[in-house]
Amino acid sequence: MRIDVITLFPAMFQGPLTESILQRARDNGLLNIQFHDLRTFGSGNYKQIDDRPYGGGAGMLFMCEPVVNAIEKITEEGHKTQDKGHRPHRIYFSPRGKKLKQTGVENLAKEDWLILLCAHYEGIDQRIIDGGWIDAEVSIGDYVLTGGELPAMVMIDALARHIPGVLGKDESAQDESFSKSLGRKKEYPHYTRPEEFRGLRVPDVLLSGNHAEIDKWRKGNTR
Ligand code: 4HQ
Repeated sequence: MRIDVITLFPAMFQGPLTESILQRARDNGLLNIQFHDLRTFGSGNYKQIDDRPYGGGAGMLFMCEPVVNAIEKITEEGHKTQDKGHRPHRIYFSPRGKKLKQTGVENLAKEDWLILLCAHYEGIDQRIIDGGWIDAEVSIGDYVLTGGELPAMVMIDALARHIPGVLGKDESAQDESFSKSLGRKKEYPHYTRPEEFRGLRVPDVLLSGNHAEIDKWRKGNTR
């Protein structure tokens, strides 16, 4: 999967996306993430990318021109290596968006090219959405963040786990929380050694070796 991220702060992505499973996926060519600094699309000596909202009020907004130029340039660049019919799925993060759920993540994992727009301040000029440059407005939860970078990282992390080959067989996405196999519920509790810790025992059934019973116990201990 190719993911193009538009952001004023590409350095924020260093760390979360450069360790462990995600770095391994990138090394293996399963995940190709490219960062695009919105500032480079700004105009004038100051490379302006934001301005004050019409109607007044606090905060600044990303302007139409630099954002649309960025989206169009990334799309055109992509078309040098892929056919023109191939369209990126363009996502903008905002608290107004549709709430990100596991089913949504699974569907997004079927896409092979995403553009993620991370705004700062108050957000973006609505005409970027109304003009058809965004395919989906997504929220990761009902709280306010300082920017769309953390939502983008959350989405990339959740998505990557569903790209075939990203998880090893010991990291399977099969029986986890919200999976189809667990009826979209939260998963059962887990225990590891020792059998007893400060008087707290592992449930007997998990030590029984009876896989049918263990399965029954687990399915009955989801929420
Ligand atoms: N923001 N889920 C405002 C969010 C958010 C969320 C991102 C704050 C965009 C402009 N994004 N900026 N919650 O709170 O996705």
